[in-house]
Amino acid sequence: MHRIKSTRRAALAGVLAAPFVIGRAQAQGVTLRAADVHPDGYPTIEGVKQMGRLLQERTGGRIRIQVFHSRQLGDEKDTLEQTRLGVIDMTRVNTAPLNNLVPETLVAGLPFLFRDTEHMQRTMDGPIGEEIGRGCLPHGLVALCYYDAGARCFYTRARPARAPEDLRGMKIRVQQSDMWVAMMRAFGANATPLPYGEVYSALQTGVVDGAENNFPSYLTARHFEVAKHYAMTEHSLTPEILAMSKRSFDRLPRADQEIVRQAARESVPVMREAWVKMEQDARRQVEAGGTQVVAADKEAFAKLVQPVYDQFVRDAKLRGLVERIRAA
Ligand code: GTR
Repeated sequence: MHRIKSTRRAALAGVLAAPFVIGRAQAQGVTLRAADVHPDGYPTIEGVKQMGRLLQERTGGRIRIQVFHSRQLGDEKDTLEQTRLGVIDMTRVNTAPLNNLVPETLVAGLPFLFRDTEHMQRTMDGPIGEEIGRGCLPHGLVALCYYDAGARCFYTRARPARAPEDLRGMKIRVQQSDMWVAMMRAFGANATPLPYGEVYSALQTGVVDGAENNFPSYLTARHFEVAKHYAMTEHSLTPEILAMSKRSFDRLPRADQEIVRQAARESVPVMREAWVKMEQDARRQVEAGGTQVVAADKEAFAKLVQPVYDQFVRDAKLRGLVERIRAA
C-alpha cells in the first residue's frame, strides 16, 4: 500500500474528491491536476502553466491545468505513484525517480554522457527521447515532454568536492535510484537515497555530508544555507520529465490527446527560457548568501564512471541508446 504523509492528506483528499470525469468534462470541462515539488515561479512550474494557457486557448476552456506546487501532493515517488493510478493527472519529476521502474530513463541521467545542454536537448526532443518516453507507457505514464535541469554539481558541508578524493568517506544524498547510488559508489562516496523534501534537514543535522543539484534547486530548497561549498563537477545533465497518467490521457478524445501533446511540446521553450534566467540568478543569490563556488576536476570524476555503465547499460536496448547518444 502506498503511504501518504499526514501533512499531505488534506491536499490529496481534496484532489480525490474531484475525480476526473469525462462525462461531466464534456459539459463543464476538465481540470488536469499537475504536481511538482518546486515552489511557484520555478521554471518547471512556468512550463506547466504555459501548457495550461495553451490548452485553455485551444479548447475554448474545456481543458485546464491546476498546478499543485511545493510538494503539496508529496515527493516525486508519491506523485509518480498517484499519477500511475490516475489519482492525479500529471506530474513533473526528474528522470531519476523513474529509473528503477523504467530502465530506459536511467540513460538520460548517466554521468558525463551528454556533452552539453544542446546535446541533451537535441537528444531528448528527438527520436531517442521519444523512445525513452515510450518505456513509461506500460507503467501507466505518458511522457509528454522533457524540461531542462541544468548540470548537477556536488555541494558539501565541511570541504568542497573538487576531486573524487574529497568525497571519500562522505555520505552524499542522492535521488531514489539504484543507478544514482552506484554513481556515488564509483565516485568513492557513500550514497544516501532520500526524497527531496528530507534533504534540508539531513544536511542541517549532518545525517548527510552533502548532496548534489543544480543552482536553482540548491537555492529554492535553501540547501545553500546548510552546505556552503559548491564544486562545479557537472557530473550529470539529467533532464526533467512531464508525465501524464495514462488513465487520464486515455479518457480524452483523440483530438484532445493531440492538443495536450502539442501544448506540452510548445511549453518547452518557455520553460527553457525561464531556466536560463533562473540559473544565473540563482548562482548570484547563493554566492551573495555565502556559498563558495569552486572549480572541480571533471576529468578525474569522468574517469571513474565505467562501473556504472557496466552495471546498468547491459542489455542491447540500453546499449543501443547510449551508443546513439554518443554518436549524435
Ligand atoms: C531537482 C529536480 C527535482 C528533484 C530534485 C532532487 O533538480 O528538479 O525534480 O529531482 O532535484 O534532487 O530530488
